[in-house]
Amino acid sequence: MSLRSLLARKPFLLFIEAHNPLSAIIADRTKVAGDDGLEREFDGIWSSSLTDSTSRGLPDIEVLDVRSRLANLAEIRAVTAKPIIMDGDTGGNADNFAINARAMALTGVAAVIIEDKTAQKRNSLFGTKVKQTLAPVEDFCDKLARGKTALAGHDMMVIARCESLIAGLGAQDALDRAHAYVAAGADGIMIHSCQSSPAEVTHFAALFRERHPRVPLVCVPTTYNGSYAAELRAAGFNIVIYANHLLRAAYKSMATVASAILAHGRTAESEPLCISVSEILNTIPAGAPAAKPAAAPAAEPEMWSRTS
Ligand code: SPV
Ligand code: MG
Repeated sequence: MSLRSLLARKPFLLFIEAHNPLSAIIADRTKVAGDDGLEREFDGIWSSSLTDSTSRGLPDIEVLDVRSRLANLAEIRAVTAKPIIMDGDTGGNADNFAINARAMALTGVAAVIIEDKTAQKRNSLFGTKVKQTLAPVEDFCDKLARGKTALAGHDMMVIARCESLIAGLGAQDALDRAHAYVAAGADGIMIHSCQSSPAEVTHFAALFRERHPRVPLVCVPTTYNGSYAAELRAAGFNIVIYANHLLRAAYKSMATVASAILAHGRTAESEPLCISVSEILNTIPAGAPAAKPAAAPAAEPEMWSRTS
């Protein structure tokens, strides 16, 4: 099912980052029973430039090229049928984006999000501590339109990511840009912020919704991590992306175990911190089936429509 069809059936989706097939298996299989008796699971996978780069020992500056990232995504596709949203960084120049967008669609990417920064792109969570330069609106609109044209016949969505708030340019700049991007053909808007409060993204969402009640809106609550999914849904967002947590969790856990082994001179103390060998063997048994077809979306847990 395409992301567009999924959104039509279930207008609020949760995506979580995966940077390799094993983390994608965790993203795919994690299920939690809620108090309401309904099972919760993630709706899809975020392919993050930050975690893809970091897991390969590279900085998040678009040095990891699109073809390498797509090779990684092809491996991830083999273990999950959940939709994948690819972080397309700036998309490169418009010519490159038009070519790469088709390659993404052919790899099975459900949506790409490209951001309106210019090279050299720095990670948004630096905020204004580093120079964040935004592309001229017309250039970015051209890139979006070129990508959409190249994708004729494919169902992959192109979502425009607005970095005005990251660059300290304020809500009006974000709004002007978002309206222009929708007019240029963007299938959705991601608004990013590195504040610890959700106030600036919820303010943006309210203003954006006045003109575009239905265009999918995406947010990434890494820094405003006190916000519940239900609150972001109530603010008008359709997709929430948990953008880097599986990599950060894995790094912390690996570092803890590595230190414990050195400190104790043996591994017994580390065992409780590790999944057992038999569990690992059973996670990926010989002859394991490839990704199962995506099931129809689960009923929405009530918690995602409640705000308190
Ligand atoms: C990523 O996950 O690579 C993103 C989101 O682009 S952020 O790191 O917040 O910029
Ligand atoms: Mg990124």
